[in-house]
Amino acid sequence: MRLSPATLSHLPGDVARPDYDRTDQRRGIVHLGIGAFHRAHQAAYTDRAMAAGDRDWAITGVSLRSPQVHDALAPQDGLYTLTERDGSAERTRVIGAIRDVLVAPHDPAAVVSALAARDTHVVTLTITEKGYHRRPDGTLDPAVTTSGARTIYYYLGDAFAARRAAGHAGLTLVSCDNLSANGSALHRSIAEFLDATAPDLRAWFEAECACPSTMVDRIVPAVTTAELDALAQRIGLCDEAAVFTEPFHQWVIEDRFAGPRPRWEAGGAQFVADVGPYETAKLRLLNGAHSALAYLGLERGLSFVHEAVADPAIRPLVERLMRVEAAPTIEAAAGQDLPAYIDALLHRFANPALAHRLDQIATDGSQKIGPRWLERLASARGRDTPCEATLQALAAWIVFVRGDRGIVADPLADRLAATWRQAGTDNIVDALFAGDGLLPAPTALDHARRTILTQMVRSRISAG
Ligand code: CS2
Repeated sequence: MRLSPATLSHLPGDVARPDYDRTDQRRGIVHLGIGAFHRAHQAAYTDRAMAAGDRDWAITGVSLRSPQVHDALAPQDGLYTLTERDGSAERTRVIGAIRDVLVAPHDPAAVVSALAARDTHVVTLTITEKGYHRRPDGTLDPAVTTSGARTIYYYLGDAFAARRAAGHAGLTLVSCDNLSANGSALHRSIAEFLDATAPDLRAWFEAECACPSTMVDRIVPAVTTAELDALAQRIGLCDEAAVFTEPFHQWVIEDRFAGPRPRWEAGGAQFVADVGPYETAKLRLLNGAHSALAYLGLERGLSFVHEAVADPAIRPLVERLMRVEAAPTIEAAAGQDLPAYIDALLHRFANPALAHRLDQIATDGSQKIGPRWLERLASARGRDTPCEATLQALAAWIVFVRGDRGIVADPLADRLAATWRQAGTDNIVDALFAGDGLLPAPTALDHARRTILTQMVRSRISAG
């Protein structure tokens, strides 16, 4: 039997379910990129807001590519379970915040209608780093404006025009991706898109919409069929859209909305004037360590984060990367305790119940290493702090993208492999990182750092 409103009563007593009226909700949020992270994070906060009495924020989820999430959630009327795991302890609850799921390539007009609807006030996004289509210098890839491709900008541009024509209020667009200053990045890319495609909408967008920055945090491994089977055994119902995560979650949001917003604080969200210090700490410490664990761990034949963080050859490097190299480059907010944050991260990484795969984190490295490693190397403080562990991680990434030790899932995979073929071991670092390289980072990696990095790459290649 499948999880659905009709079968909720079959669940065992220890599985919590929505205690609010799901039918008595306006659709106030459109979420772009409805993957596991959204279901374990923003939707869970919205569910808490509904439990606290909010009635205006049911979520219309949008899959930008595949119908998979739609096909899993539609027969369940949007219901799914969220299981928190710590060691052997498990806690499961049903989330009721998602009401509809649209598959953008199948029905682009429905996506524009949802974004343009009068009741929609908030748009949240988890589209991953590459979904923003930014070039390494932060500008929008011009192909987005000339190709007519159905990126998020295409849907937003049409929806803005429809909202303005109907006299509806603007939207608050909340990026929940791991980019530095993600709200400003989204704002800039939308503005560049409008300038190129519909310049008359730019003033409306600036006056009516807001793009607050946010720091989102929760480790959400990709779900396996074995986990879905075990869950079905335990709860007696089949849930094709289940997600599994850690108990920890954090959401720090810049308090700058264009209109009304959900009471996400009911789920523990913090609204602050400046997200910067939280975002930088999360990107450079959590995500920076994660990517280091991924490439250093895969290099040693490991599969999971908890294995890599326990490995005696990797653990000291990752601790060094966080404590000695990254932390001194972060200007902490009042009350932000970076050493305690690092201790907590090491504890979270060690959670074996998560089975968080290193190859999941290794995906799209070319889009991730900027905010996680290069920006801190380039920062004023980072130019003078030690960086050996960060360079070791970078060397492991460079060898990884050569592509001869496994599949490289990255939008630049082909170009990275071609660059390797042309440049070879002695020149690959310059070909990637010199001023005119594929990922230009001249201030992050001066000549001296590139020389050390080349040596690290060389010794990895000769060690085979
Ligand atoms: C991870 C993140 O896959 C990755 O790149 O580093 O998804 C990480 O688990 C989240 O940002 C944690 O909040």
